[in-house]
Amino acid sequence: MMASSPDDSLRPRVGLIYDERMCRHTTPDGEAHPECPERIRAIWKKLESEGIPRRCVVLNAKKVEDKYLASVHTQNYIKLIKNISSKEFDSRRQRIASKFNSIYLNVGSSEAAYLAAGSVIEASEKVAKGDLNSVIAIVRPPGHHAESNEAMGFCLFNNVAVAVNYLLNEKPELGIKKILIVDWDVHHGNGTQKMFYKDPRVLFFSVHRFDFGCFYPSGDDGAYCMIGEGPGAGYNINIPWEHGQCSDADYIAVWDHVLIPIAKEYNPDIILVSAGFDAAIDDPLGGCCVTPHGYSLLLQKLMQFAQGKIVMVLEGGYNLKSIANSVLACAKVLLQEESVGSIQTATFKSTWRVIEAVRHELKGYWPVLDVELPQNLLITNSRPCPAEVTYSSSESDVENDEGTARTINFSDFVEDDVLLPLSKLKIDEGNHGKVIASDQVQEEESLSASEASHDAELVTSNEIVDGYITWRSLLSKVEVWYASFGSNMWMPRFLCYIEGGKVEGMSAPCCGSLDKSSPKDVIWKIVPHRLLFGRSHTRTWGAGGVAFLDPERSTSDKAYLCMYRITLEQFNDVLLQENSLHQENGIIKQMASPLLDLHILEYVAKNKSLPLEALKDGWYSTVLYLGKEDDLPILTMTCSASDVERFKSGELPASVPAKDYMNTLVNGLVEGKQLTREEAVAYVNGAATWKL
Ligand code: Q9C
Ligand code: ZN
Repeated sequence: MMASSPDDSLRPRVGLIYDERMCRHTTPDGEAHPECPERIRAIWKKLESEGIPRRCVVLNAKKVEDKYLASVHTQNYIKLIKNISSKEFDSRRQRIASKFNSIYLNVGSSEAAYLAAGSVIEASEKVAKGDLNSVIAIVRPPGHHAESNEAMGFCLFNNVAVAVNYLLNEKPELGIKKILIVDWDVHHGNGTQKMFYKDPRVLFFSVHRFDFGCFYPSGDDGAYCMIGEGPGAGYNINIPWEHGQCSDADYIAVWDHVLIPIAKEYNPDIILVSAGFDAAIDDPLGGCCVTPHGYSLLLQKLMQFAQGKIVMVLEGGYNLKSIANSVLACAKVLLQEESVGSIQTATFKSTWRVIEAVRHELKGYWPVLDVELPQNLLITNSRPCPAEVTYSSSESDVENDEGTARTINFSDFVEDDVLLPLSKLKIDEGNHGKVIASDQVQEEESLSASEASHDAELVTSNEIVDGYITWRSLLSKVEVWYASFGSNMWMPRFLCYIEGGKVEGMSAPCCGSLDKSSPKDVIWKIVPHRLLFGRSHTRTWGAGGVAFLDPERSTSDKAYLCMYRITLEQFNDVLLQENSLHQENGIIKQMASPLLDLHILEYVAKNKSLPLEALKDGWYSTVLYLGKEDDLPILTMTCSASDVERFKSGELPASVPAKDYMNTLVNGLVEGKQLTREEAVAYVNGAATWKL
């Protein structure tokens, strides 16, 4: 199925495989299990909702033939999985499953396992031949824990290993002689490692939580000293995290300082990614926090090899939203559609320790690793391990399962708020104090110590903690116009978002911004956008509609804007409060990273409007760029264009503002000397009753 828009020929050919029959592998008793059918359904639905399948080639899933399984699994084991779903096994199935570690089996398991392995073969062959540039195989059950004679860790057949053997042994004519397997599932790919431990034709790279042998599948197999054997020595690479909480920065550091240099040297003919998404943020099993953008960067960095021949194969990943968003981000990268955002976390100290240990272990096999890492990289880029972090004893502290996360009061914002390494900053003093953050993660060469300290001179010393600068101190140096068109047009109301507190008619006080300094300037402006009043109830004002600006320009409309000159740091606090995302269970949360950083600002300025994924459940999730004033960007926030469609269709109710809300709007327009009281009432009522 090919879409047929005019730019099809320019687009990379990306395949997708998904088959509903793989959803029939379920727990026999209907018991909840993280490895559930909804996983692949959620991914597929997400891709469909974004129109991805239309822009891809959708392939049919195929069952693997037994002879291809035989390169990886024993005859007895193949026979067992083949027959396990048949009637004659009904009485023994559960007992057999219980003999394996973390395995369930039902009447749908055989077919799903055969389809998963067969689909990865199909995908790999199409990419190896060059029919497609890359494929995403959305398969289950997963595969990387499965060994030759053993199901384990939710895996039945080792899908990736079967496909790799197929390419190497069954299809020599395709010319695939060297295969790189990148296993970024949060668990060690023990099955795959074993399969190719002595085989130099397969470079197996796995990054996983290890916790010194205590993380699943526990033992020493995932240690960094497991480097391969015989002719395969040097072709097995493990990156064992010492703890949870690893984030984009840790993965990128490993890519830049281990995987990428080795991949350049190895020069693979094709790459298979054992793409589990259980290191994703909010995964219930992984305890790490890789973002969709992080995954997309990891994938993008692999696309420079093997002429972009990449087969991405789903392994684990148990938070439905996280895996759907992560696969979507990866699909967009393979399609070479835009991806914006920057890495906002710092690398753990322990990550540099692991990287150095791995490089030392492997430098005899990969000379490119036989150079010291730049010393200032190790000094400036480090964040204490979770276990080393000390907590304040405030009663609002909440520990998560990992015993490391916490929630603090806004007023408690502390210096160890999320930190940016200095080496990622470029501060241009000559340019009106504008600050530019660079997400170009440097490869082997980093800033020299003197360059780094030169940059450091431009920020004051209390903004630097152990060589880091907080995102807050960075964004506090950037000014923007926040353009308000609703209740925030009235200055006392807006000041609640800065100073905290409430004004008449508001049901709950605001927590305010961390930086409580007043706007540097206030000016009014009229813009060609439709103002409308939608929805029927708000937490702050009770019954009645709230103001939205149609993100689309239309010259026949005009909306009054009251613009406040504030910092980008304050704008982030306003964004958060305006979308009611600052509270959970009545506890005020800190913002780990900015919703709108400098890169996103640059993107918004270019594209005029941007829906922020992190705000998608809020009412004002779209940031609009309305031009410039005094050379500073004018930003506002409103609903998405699709919400405007929903207002037009009546799916979302349009509604006049509540009395207190109306008063606030009118006060703003009157005190701002824009309209008389009567004119202001007429303006708001006109907008509220406008036929959408
Ligand atoms: N205490 C994959 O992600 N956990 N498999 C068992 C026992 C098993 C994960 C915990 C995790 C298996 C493909
Ligand atoms: Zn996993």
